[in-house]
Amino acid sequence: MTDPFTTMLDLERGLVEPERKLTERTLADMDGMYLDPVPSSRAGEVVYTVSEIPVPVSGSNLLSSTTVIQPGRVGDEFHMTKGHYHAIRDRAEIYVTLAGEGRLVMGTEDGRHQVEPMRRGTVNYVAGGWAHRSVNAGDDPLVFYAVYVADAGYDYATIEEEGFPVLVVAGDDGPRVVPNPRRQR
Ligand code: M6P
Ligand code: ZN
Repeated sequence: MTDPFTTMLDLERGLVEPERKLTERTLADMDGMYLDPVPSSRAGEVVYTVSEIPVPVSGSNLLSSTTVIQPGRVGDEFHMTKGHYHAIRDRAEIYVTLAGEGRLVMGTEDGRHQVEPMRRGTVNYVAGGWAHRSVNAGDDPLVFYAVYVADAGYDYATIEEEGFPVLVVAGDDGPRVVPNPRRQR
């Protein structure tokens, strides 16, 4: 059994106190996920950080984390998370956005996709079976809090190979959702 505990969440910056596990992803970690190659001069740039509130991994605990995606682009594509399916496919997840402006891109293995808005106050429900990637489509950091079944696990490989059916790119009138040319067969 797990004992109850409390964590402080900085609602502006998304940091958790006490800080337990912090993951930093740079553009080098993201190479191959954008349509354009990452310029070597930008390889060390931090795209996002994830602060996790760890709990024992089981189907009866809830893991949660805050993610902060810095604003920026690679080519026309906005900064984003890698995105993943859950290793246990049917595990669901909830995103609560605290700051910034973004899009939540989701896709299923049979090729369906859905894009939902993210801004302060949105609560996105990621149903089981849907891969999910968040995209910072604004000029400020995108900050959100995520809660998911602790045994969900990560499957990154499928997304690394195929990407999502759509990309979120900067257009003349703001962010646009366009088909992913790599997924056109
Ligand atoms: C959210 C949750 C985390 C995830 C993070 C970054 O906080 O979904 O589980 O790790 O976003 O996304 P990714 O793992 O795809 O890089
Ligand atoms: Zn997830």
